Amino acid sequence: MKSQDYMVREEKYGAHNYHPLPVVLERGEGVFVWDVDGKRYFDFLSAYSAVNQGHCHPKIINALAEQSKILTLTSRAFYNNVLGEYEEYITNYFGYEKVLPMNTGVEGDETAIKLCRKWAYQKKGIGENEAMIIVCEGNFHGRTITVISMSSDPEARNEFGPYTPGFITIPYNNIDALEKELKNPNVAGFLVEPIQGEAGVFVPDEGYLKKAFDLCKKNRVLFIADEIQTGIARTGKLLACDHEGVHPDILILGKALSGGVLPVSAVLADDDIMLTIKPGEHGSTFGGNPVAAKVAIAALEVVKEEKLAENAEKLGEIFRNEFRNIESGMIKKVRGKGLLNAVVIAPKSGKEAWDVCLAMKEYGVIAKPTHGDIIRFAPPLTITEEQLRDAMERIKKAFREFE
Ligand code: IF1
Repeated sequence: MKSQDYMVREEKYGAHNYHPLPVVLERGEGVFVWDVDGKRYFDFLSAYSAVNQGHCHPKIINALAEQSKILTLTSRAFYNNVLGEYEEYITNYFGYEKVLPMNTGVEGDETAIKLCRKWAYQKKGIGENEAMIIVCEGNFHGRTITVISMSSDPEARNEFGPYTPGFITIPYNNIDALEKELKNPNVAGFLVEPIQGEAGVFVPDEGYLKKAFDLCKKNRVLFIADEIQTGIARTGKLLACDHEGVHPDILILGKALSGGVLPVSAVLADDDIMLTIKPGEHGSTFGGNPVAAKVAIAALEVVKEEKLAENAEKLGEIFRNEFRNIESGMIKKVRGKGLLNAVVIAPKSGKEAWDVCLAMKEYGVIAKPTHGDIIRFAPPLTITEEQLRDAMERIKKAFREFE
């Protein structure tokens, strides 16, 4: 079968909820993926920052394989010998008293919302069903009904109503707007992405996160950081909040928590918040399963052993500097932190971001536009300087196609 055959088959039998770049991948290793015709590409999306450790990292795959032969799932109806090891490891790793293990990222956000509301009623004394959570315009926290109820993106929320109440939307990166809403005594939490990924890698002003955290503290509101995309070393620190020394009251992790091997998410908090949920009040069939536990330990060990945050910091600087030196009328803006970067594309002669991605594909680099005119560039954090420069040369050639 050729690439086209695979695409036609998916078109016929699969829901049309995505519009993928026309490339059919069949193998991944490190920073590279290969298509069904054997062509190699630099992966500059990393499955939306889920394969920070590189595709099919041997240590993570080994953890998956070994545990899968022994015990894959017990459910939480019983204890198992692996979950506690993972819980101790990850809580020490990020500095929290407890973790609530889930699967997908959006389940992490839903869990954080439920924890925040429980805390509001049991600890802050907000009236039942009155708790409000502040979110930002341009947010992306997942695709469940409650989470899209927080969204301001018509594409994510239109025709999915009725929506879940209890959210206040403010502009991102606007401290005055936050301060104003925090005066509402029914506000229980502020849920924010340290960098807005889907919106197009919006990096807030220096100090925004710290000021927001301090204001939440002052108003007894929980600071909830969604680090599903920005966490696990992606922005050049273990967490994006670490750039400002902010320790979120509730931390949400996902994606690269498993190195892209299977869905693993986690919500971390201290006892005062975490123990507001009692036995039987929340959970999931696969949450904290032994395979996920072993995989997540391995994925987190790789981050430290291979100094992925340091590498992301160093190579991110090189990436942005190199990109800013590309002579092209289509490059409007380059922004990002660590190896989470985005380029805003100005249309030229009817060509736009999508066409640039098609051209880059021909030169062996795959990435995908978000919101039409922005291309996100997020290679695995294991990329070497030599590989990065090789990929940059290919990207430059692609842009030259439009001059
Ligand atoms: C898609 C991008 C979108 C996330 C943050 C929670 C979740 C995500 C900050 C939910 C998921 C994925 C979902 C995927 C495309 C990708 C994405 F920003 F990464 F590019 F959509 F905005 N918080 N992001 O980024 O995690 O439930 O998916 O495990 O839905 O198209 P999930």
